[in-house]
Amino acid sequence: MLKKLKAALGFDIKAEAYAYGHDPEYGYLSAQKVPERWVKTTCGYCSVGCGMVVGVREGKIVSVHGDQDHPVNRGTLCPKGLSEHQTVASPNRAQVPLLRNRSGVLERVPWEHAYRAMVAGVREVQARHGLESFAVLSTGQLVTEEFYALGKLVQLGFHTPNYDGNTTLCMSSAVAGYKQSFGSDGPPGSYLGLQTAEVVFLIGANIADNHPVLWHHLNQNENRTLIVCDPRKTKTAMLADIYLPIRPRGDIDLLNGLIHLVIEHGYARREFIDAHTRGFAELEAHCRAYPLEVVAARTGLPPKLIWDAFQTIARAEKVFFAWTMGINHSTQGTDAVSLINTLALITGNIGRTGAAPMSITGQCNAMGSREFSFTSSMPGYRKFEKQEDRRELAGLWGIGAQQLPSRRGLAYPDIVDAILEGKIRALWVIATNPVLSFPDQARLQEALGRLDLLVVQDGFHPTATTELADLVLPAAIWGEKEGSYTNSERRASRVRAAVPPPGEAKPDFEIFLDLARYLGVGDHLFPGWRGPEDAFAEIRRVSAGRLCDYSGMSYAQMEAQGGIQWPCDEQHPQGCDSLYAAGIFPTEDGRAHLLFASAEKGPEEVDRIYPLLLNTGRTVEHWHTGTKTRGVPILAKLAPEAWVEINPQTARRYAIGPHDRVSLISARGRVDGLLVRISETIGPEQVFVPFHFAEQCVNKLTLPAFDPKSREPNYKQCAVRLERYRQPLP
Ligand SMILES: Nc1nc2c(c(=O)[nH]1)N[C@H]1C(S)=C(S)[C@@H](COP(=O)(O)OP(=O)(O)OC[C@H]3O[C@@H](n4cnc5c(=O)[nH]c(N)nc54)[C@H](O)[C@@H]3O)O[C@H]1N2
Ligand SMILES: Nc1nc2c(c(=O)[nH]1)N[C@H]1C(S)=C(S)[C@@H](COP(=O)(O)OP(=O)(O)OC[C@H]3O[C@@H](n4cnc5c(=O)[nH]c(N)nc54)[C@H](O)[C@@H]3O)O[C@H]1N2
Ligand code: SF4
Ligand SMILES: [Mo]
Repeated sequence: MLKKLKAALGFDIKAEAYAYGHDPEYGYLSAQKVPERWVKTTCGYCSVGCGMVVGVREGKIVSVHGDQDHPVNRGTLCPKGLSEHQTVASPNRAQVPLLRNRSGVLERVPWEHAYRAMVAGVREVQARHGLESFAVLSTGQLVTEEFYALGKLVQLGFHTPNYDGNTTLCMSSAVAGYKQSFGSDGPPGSYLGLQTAEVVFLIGANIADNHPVLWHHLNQNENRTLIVCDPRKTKTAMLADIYLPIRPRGDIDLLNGLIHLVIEHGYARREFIDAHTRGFAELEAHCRAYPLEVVAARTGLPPKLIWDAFQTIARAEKVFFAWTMGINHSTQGTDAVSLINTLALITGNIGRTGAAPMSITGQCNAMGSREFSFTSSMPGYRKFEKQEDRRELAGLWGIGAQQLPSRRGLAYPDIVDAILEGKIRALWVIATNPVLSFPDQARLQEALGRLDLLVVQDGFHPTATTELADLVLPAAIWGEKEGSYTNSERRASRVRAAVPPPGEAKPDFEIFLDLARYLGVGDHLFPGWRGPEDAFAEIRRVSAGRLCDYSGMSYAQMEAQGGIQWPCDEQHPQGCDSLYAAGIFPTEDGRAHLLFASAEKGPEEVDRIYPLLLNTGRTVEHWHTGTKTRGVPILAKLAPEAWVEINPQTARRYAIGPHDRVSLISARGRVDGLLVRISETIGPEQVFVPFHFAEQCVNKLTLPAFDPKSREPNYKQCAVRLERYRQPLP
């Protein structure tokens, strides 16, 4: 029977069951997999930040299960978390430093050689073309302690401000939107809000696929009404009480319309608005241009649906507004975020549990990078342009304030432009895989090809990006290193090493400290540091008194509590669930700004040549560019290849049947052999493709259009044409 099932499924359920058979009592499946010891840590995929327990036997991670005591997930994990231990043993792990030799081949070198080559290469470029000709691209997937060390190393060791992260591909619009509205970054709410709000409004967020464990929080809230706004009828949308199948980019019109209805029908909380905000009169005047019929026409939503959503939001005492990439991935992302903040403010939904505008972040430690990475702001949410902030930080570090940059360096897309212009000649890429994830691949790859030096530091090799590198630095990954991650709700949780990294790979932290030594700045930047706990001690010191205050945290308390939400100081030793409870905001006058905006034309509209709008995103089984998940057997089997979702009407128009293959072509490139999924989840003029698959890299099609304020790419809409595909697969 088992054999038959195995044949039918195409994989060994006994082995696969073990990926899920995480409890010691399942040990009978395979005696070699009974753990000798358990290590508590935090999941290294998404920003939900689930607590997990890792089983170790003979120096290998043999299983994983959810931590029953962790407040975020109470023992549950999603399929990626449940199989995360299998990423560690992947045959594609980077194990030794590799340097490209004269014949163009990547060749194994000792670490000392790799460090010397990197430092000499960067110095040469900087000597010839200036300090700023060296740029660094990092990630949201290191531990906070690594971000902190890297920031110091780049800005004060290598002396280049041109340092940014893949977080600009992800949530820089949320950051910029928060800064515009409230004067600072920092998600005001927490997951408890999902459990306690009367209304949860998800905008451009497909949590069923991408933040699956958040469903457990929603499920504990029996009385809530769930509103979902997404052009695609996602798994999340299918579970909504009110689903708003909005026209792509219709959000700004919808939000203006909702704000108008709230004000017009007397639901605006005037007392709160008068005491804690500014700009109401201008907002009211602006939104008069958005009567229901106009908004319905522009968004493609029936007036009744908009009305229902308005009534539901306006009448509730507690509304939790949460959004993700459907909002951020747009040339108008920042302003859309500010409009969500404005709607929350005028309805009094801020500063209370269950009442907040909340950007759900993406990567496991996107927050740590926002708070301490020294990219778009200085550690502790300090502003480059504020002299007081520079003085304070310099004082804490015992350096002169003039050593700190007074402006931020180039953002990610501007680094790419500067490479193309010949201004940036050397690039260090850490824990991100741009050669699949950046829009308009042809242009990106042209840029990388022009570099004099490309150093890539990754846990895996080969990846699309390491393959192009002049120097590959092999890094330890989740399961092999120490530190902490901070999740979407500001909760810092411990990350523990369960096993040593493979081969000669080292934790990123060690690589940064080693490089500082080779640069001759080790004692200056990291005096007496031995491990991440020394960085954490400094993080506590430099964040004291800031909004993102870690001063009251300790590793021991994080482990005991299952993470602590900042601000955590003497006054709040257990951390805080909501920001802005007193209605005072970190702006000049302490008031939040009621910002508004009007919708502009998208950066690329459909036309006769490219008549379909391409939407891109994710699926539950895979993680981004697939370096981690595509090597995990059960995930690879569940979602082996890319697909394109096509509405039945469109399929009829093109005479396409289920399981046919098609090509998508945009003005920038083509992707061939995509498997067709005919489905009502997608509208007739749209198609959807996930971006996880190197063989069918959808970023060959996407366009280089960026939000002018946040520099975030517009990944969610570009114009494509569809053709049938009959050749053998590429
Ligand atoms: N399984 C899995 N989970 C992940 C990740 C992963 O790769 N795989 N990545 C993590 C990361 S880094 C991130 S950033 C998050 C992202 O999490 P999500 O933002 O949920 O992911 P996406 O699929 O990119 O996009 C969300 C939705 O936006 C919708 N959308 C597109 N255009 C519009 C529009 O104009 N308006 C509105 N309202 N919606 C629109 C799309 O149809 C899509 O359903 O997921 C995190 N979790
Ligand atoms: N079309 C389209 N493109 C998109 C998106 C979209 O929705 N549509 N989403 C965008 C978003 S939101 C994001 S966040 C980006 C993500 O894009 P990327 O950051 O490029 O994606 P990842 O696959 O997560 O890349 C992380 C890399 O770090 C490596 N790694 C993992 N852990 C470690 C570690 O501890 N140390 C080191 N040194 N390396 C490590 C992995 O092997 C991998 O190569 O993609 C963006 N691109
Ligand atoms: S929901 Fe996110 S944090 Fe939790 S197990 Fe899944 S990927 Fe990991
Ligand atoms: Mo992301």
